[in-house]
Amino acid sequence: MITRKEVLIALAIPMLAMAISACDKEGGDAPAAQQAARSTAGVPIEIVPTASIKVFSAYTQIIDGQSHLTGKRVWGVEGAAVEYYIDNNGTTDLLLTATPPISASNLSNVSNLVISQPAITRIRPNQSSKFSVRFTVMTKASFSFALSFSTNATVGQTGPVFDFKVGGEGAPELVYLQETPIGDWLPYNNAVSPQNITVPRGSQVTFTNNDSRVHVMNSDPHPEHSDCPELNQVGFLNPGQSRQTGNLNTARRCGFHDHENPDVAGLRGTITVQ
Ligand SMILES: [Cu+2]
Repeated sequence: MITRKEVLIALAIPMLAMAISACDKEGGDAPAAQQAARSTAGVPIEIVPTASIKVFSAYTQIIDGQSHLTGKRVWGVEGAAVEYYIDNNGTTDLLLTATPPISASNLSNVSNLVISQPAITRIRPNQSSKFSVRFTVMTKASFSFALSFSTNATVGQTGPVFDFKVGGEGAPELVYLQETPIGDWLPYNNAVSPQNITVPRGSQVTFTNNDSRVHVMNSDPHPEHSDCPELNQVGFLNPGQSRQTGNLNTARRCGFHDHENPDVAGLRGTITVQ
């Protein structure tokens, strides 16, 4: 049986040896091994395991006690989901200790808020867990709500609860569709297409951005973009710009989204390759 203390000491010895060989270069005269043996005898060295929390939404890191500002967004009449990742950067398990793990409060201009709770509540070191929040913005105005979860993290979190406010400017999807009809910016073979199209194998699909702002078209899922890599050739489109996908040779259904607006239902669609 190897005890925890033995493991800690085994970890500590190489660190000490490194520190000591650095000393030797500065002119110490005892052999490093001899000094290491002397130093570990009776010197209490403990490496304390920590659970260290980091929370992200897409590429934005969320800081405990601060706000996650989503900017001006269109959330859709059916509601849109914001995904959060909880990463454990520590050396021991990170536990989500409340039941249910994530809770929301202080809803303002928001309705139908539903949290899909994380499947993993014991997050191993270097592992992450994910949850999403679906909600509807009621009127075209600013909205906010608070999210909180209790964890055992001692790094990345102040006190026993990680909490933050989510806020932004929202509008129901109807307003958005009036501003940018979907059919105007996704023509296929010079014919305006609906959001979902079917093409024969070997096709390329042309995306034309007829909007007045930039769109960044990528394969689902967000943010990995791994399902249909051929779609990622479209990418960043300035207003007025067109670009084709790669050859869609495999029969399958390829979802796409605007990477800058991954939660906007009107900017998502599918290409079915037959
Ligand atoms: Cu994306």
